[in-house]
Amino acid sequence: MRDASPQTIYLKDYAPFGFAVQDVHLTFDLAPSATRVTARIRFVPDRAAADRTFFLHGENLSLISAKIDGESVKPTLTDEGLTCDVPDMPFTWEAEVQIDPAGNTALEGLYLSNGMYCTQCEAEGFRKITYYPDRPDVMSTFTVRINGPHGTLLSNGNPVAAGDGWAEWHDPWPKPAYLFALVAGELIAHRDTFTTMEGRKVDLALYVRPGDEGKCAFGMQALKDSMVWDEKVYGRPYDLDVFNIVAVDDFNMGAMENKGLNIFNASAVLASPETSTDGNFERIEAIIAHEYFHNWTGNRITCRDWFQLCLKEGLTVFRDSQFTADMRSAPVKRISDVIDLRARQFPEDQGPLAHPVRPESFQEINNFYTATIYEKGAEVIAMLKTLVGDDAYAKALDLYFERHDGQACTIEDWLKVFEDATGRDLSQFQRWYAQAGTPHVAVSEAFADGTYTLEFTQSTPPSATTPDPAPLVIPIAVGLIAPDGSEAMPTQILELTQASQTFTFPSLNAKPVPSILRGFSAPVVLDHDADHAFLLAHDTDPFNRWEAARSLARTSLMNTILKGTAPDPAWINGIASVMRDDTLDPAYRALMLGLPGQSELAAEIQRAGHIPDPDAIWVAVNTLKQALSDKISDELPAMYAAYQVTAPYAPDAAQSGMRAFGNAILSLITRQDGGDQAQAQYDAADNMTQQLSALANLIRAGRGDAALSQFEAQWKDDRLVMDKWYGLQVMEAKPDDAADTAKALTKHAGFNWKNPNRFRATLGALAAHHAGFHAKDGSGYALLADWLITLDPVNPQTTARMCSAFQTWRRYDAIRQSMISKELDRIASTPDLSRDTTEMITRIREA
Ligand code: B3K
Ligand code: ZN
Repeated sequence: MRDASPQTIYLKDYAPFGFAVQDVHLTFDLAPSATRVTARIRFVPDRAAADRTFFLHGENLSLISAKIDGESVKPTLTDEGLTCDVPDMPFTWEAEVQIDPAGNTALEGLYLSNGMYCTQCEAEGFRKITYYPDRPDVMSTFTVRINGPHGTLLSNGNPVAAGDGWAEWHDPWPKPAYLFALVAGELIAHRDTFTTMEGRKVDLALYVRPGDEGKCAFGMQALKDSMVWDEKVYGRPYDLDVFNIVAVDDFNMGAMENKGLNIFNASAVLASPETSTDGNFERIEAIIAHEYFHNWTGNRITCRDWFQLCLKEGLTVFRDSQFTADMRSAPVKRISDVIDLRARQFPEDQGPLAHPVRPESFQEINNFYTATIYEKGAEVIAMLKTLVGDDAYAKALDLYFERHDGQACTIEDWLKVFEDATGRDLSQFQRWYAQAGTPHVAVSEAFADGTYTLEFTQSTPPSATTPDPAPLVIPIAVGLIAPDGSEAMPTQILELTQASQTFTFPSLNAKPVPSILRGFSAPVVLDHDADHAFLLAHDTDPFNRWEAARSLARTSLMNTILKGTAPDPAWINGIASVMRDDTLDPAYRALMLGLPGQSELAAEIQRAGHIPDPDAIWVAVNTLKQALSDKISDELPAMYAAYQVTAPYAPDAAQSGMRAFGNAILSLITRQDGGDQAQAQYDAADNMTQQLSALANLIRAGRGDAALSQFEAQWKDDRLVMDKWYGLQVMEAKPDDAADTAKALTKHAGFNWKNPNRFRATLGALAAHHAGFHAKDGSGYALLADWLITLDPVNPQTTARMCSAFQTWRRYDAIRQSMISKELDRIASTPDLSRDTTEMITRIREA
């Protein structure tokens, strides 16, 4: 329901709760529309607390009865919760409420998904289950009794007892309510075991719907790999007798790290070669690791308040990327992460939704599960590690776990651990948490008398939350390459702390070519006119070699778009040699072939002082790809043949890399043969990577109809595969057809728009189709707005998240801006618009 004046919550107003919670007993009597929840909670007044108001959060609850120490009480109820007079000594609070899981389409709290009960409590969903101090700094042990349907009945912690239609669970680890979970339904378990480094035998289970049993093995292996890795690399063993994962069809995000009972979007855990792409497998492995790693970074040590969200999310993303780098290829992972950062975090940091890694205010916390908190939060930790070094990082993390286990912490606690472990003053570094905006680093160079000089100037554009940014500590990894291509100086870390700073490198025989920001050592925009063609040929740093290719492509595209010049032969020739270089990992070569995103190019054009034209960007990108394809057309068939995997399918790095490169070549071949090879690949495909990639090429070549029908007939009963069918048609549509294609799909019988995966597959794909979404006639804007208005009353979280499609609106021409503005008005003036969506639209419009 719309809040008349949505309340803003400020970090500076933090005050501890006036009571400790000693233990929580919950009894659930499950029924689809009338579930009864009885809570028995032991509260102990905190005599040190300034405010001892007894306020319990509660939303959409029907209170049946409330008692204190067995005596009925009459609390004062509001839309947000209740207050009650309570004794000035420890007491037991008992309350019975009724809730409606079947009517809960927002998918927050306890809800039904295809007949299965499940929960999502982070950030503030527990208050939709019972009255409780629903804040992360209130931690308690939980005992849960479920009386429910036959089948599987799960909650957090260890199983205590069970019978026909009931089960009891106890979680001995004190936890905040956002980590509570319950699942009940007809499920099948895929089981395994793991013995921890402490000798604890853990029963592992992955629970799925009947029919999905064949899609569990990969996820289970990823879980065991994660458990081993966290022991080996961070010394963190698992701490319960069971670890359960459940796959759910209707879920607002990827997965949730509830203690001992992770709940996953089915798309983030179910995998089989026939139905999942290599990309799906890699994502699943990473998400399983991420949620598992939260057991220590998030659950054992949690956040004091939601402003500290990056404490657990930035760190856990950093840990899961280390894991993927170890399991697969480190350079490929780093490049993929930077592609993602530039595609999602940079636009956020450079637009009206910019906020610091630790925000200082919010209206709806669910709107802050952003790329800035997660991905920039992880980059900040990567920089910290670079600055202090690997050994000191390990020492600091040991101290963090030792000092703060069982606590709800802040960023100050986190940085203090590093200060104490290393003796380093991190007060300036802390600005990375406090300031919004992507810093720019400009470089100029000079060479005289054998001494080479690099001058760096940093500046961060002001934003609404950071009007006056101060200089940051920026670690810049630099190497120098001699004119003959040999390394004149291996990588060094330069520490920028001032607005402007100079570094000198003496005793050089000739002016070197600098390789700056190796490994993308800081999340900044680098302004440097480097010799990219030279670096593409000679850089020893795999990231910067890729970056050189990317920069050459970007410059070529910018010149085509702004000056009408032909594609740059330096890029074409450089990429052709990379493609031919069999010493390079095929996965890396596939990344080398990629071009900057079209939205990223739009940002670049705006930075250069022009107004981006999405159609011109689309044409330039296609022209450049065509030019490469034309140039090496004779070589393509043999190259393609050389990168076909003949061994049985495995989703490992080596095979995925072969397929990624093979499919990158296929898209160049399609530009020559109009889709013949793609059709052959489609017909022969025995795995989803090959099938989907062939289908994409066929659609692009304008001959996808038969394959699309075949695909639909083959996969109509597999909802996850059908999400791909919806998404791909929009992604591969020509710009003028994208909105019409999406609109037609929304009329398809299988378009269940209340399922977030299907909604995102279709409308999310439109929002991500730069030229299609920004089609001149405004059809993309109107269609998305229509659907956001439709979805908002049903699922505010998913609606609000997709509003960010409009965040870059000020980049475009006056006509597009006015069309978008009209749509934003239309959304904003919808009666009863959710708090989530209201906040997003207001922020997008105002800045
Ligand atoms: N912690 C959850 C995200 C919860 C999102 C709430 N809107 C998943 C994760 O980051 O691991
Ligand atoms: Zn997380």
